[in-house]
Amino acid sequence: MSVVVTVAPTGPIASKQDNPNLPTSPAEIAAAVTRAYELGASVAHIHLRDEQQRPTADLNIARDVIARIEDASPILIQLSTGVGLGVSYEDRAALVELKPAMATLNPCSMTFGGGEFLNPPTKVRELVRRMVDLGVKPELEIYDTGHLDECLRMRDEGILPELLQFSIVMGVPGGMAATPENLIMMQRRLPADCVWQVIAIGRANLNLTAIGLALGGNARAGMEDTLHLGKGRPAPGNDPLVERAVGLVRGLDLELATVDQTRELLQLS
Ligand code: KMH
Ligand code: ZN
Repeated sequence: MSVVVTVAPTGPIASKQDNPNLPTSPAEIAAAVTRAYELGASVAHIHLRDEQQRPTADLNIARDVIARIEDASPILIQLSTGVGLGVSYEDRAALVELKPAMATLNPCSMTFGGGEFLNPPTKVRELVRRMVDLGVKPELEIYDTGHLDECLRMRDEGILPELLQFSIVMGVPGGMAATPENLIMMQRRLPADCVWQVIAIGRANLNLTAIGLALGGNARAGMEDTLHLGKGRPAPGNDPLVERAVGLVRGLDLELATVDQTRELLQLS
């Protein structure tokens, strides 16, 4: 069985003030993704930033980033519809109209650090229906036990089609803590026939990514999830984080999925 490595080069919160190596411009994001593809990643999880580094759902910036990535490699693009706190749900949802191979779906509202991450049930369901119509595969970001149950409810309502693709997100203040116990509990509660990965935010990133791989999950790496390689060691870019995840895959004697294998494994249209 091969393992999908996703690169998440930049997220919605950190800035170059936190780590000057964080890619934020379209050219920087595309360069980080291209390098990650060369290192073994087959999926790119993409957040967009405006010229002031603020998270944005601007469709022109999205088109620019997508075109730059597609010019350089066949890596599969997963647009974030989480986008960033404070961006309207309507603007976030409009990103799927660009028909990326995948887009994230955040099933529930929650406290997110010092802010609120709003995902009202009716809007979430509208977005799922639109994604299904457009052939955009939802990647389900579950930050707590109830978020998994909400996804299973949408599956049972006939809204979310199989094959379900989960990200178990750990370490967001307001979501579940990044502990091995929580990961094992969540992994045991997943439906038997699904694909999943760990998104471990911050210090636990390396350990929980390794445990996730050992438990049969896929892996995600990049500066959206951690800005550091270790205590007091800021990451000099996304490359070493991707290399580290690829090294874990190989060290566990697993195979890296190619883009074509990833299409099959994730049942992308
Ligand atoms: N950085 C993640 C914990 C998404 O991309 O849809 C939250 C997030 C969700 O950004
Ligand atoms: Zn994200």
